[in-house]
Amino acid sequence: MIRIAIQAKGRLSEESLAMLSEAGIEVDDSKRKFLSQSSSYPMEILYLRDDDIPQAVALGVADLGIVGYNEVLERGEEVNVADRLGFGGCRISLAIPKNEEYSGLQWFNGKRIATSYPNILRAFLDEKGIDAKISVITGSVEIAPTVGMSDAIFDIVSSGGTLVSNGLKEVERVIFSEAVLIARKNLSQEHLNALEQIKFRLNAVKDSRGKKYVLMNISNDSLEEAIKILPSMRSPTILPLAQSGWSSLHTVVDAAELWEKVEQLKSIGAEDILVLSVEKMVL
Ligand code: PRT
Ligand code: ZN
Repeated sequence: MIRIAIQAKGRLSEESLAMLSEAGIEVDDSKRKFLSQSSSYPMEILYLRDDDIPQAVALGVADLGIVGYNEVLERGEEVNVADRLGFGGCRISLAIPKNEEYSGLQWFNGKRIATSYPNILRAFLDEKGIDAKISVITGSVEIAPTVGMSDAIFDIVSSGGTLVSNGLKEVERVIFSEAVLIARKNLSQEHLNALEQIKFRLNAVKDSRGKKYVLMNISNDSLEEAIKILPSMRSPTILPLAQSGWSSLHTVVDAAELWEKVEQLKSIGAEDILVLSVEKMVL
């Protein structure tokens, strides 16, 4: 039995459970307790605050964890980052009042910066030779300049909307983060094997996200052109149709490019274009 710690409630909790479930590790949400067991895989799930996950893994209270890379960096606990999971993307940035003129990092010399990430910020300022004061605030960091608690902030940004609505502007992007799978050091051989299996499954889930499976009928005269339009991950699959001179072409495309590709394919005469979701992709 291997134990994983995930965020109990917050931005990463739903997606963590969804990824595990797509990887065949089902957790019955109605029976959810502080510690619950998967009904389909030998795994226990421990629900914690994200701040506590790196420490729980470092101490061996859990063997694995799913947490923002920002927390791993900030906590500085001895854990291994086993994989990036492709969700919870954000950055930690320095932001200042929007009317301030910004000339570069020197602006921060002698200033006070509010943050919940003092360790990451201290390391960055030291590396850049900037002498600024740090105020640690655990919630609503973005209001600190308005209420006179600081001159600037160092905080998580994703869309940037929160900064704008608080009259701030992002001036330095310091760290990029996403949810990561962490593992404790010195896992037993049995747990290392489980980790490999879990990584393999999570990667298949991650790779299938944002992908579409596209099938179409196309005249053999246009095949070469169609292959040029389609991404070159592998050559597409081409099957002959009963109607001579025509083929069925199958391929996987990024969802972001789907419409552009479909329009191009239509313009060279592709017909009966069918788009399907990809359930899993094992590369
Ligand atoms: O209760 P617990 O301690 O477990 O949760 P928490 O409140 O500390 O964390 P939570 O649930 O807010 O975030 C968990 C993790 O999600 C973070 O550690 C990041 O790794 C990741 N993440 C991704 C984010 C965001 N995106 C994000 N946008 N965490 C916080 N935010 C905040 C941001 O600070 C801003 O105030 O959301 C607000 C909106 O952002 P904009 O830029 O889209 O406006
Ligand atoms: Zn937290």
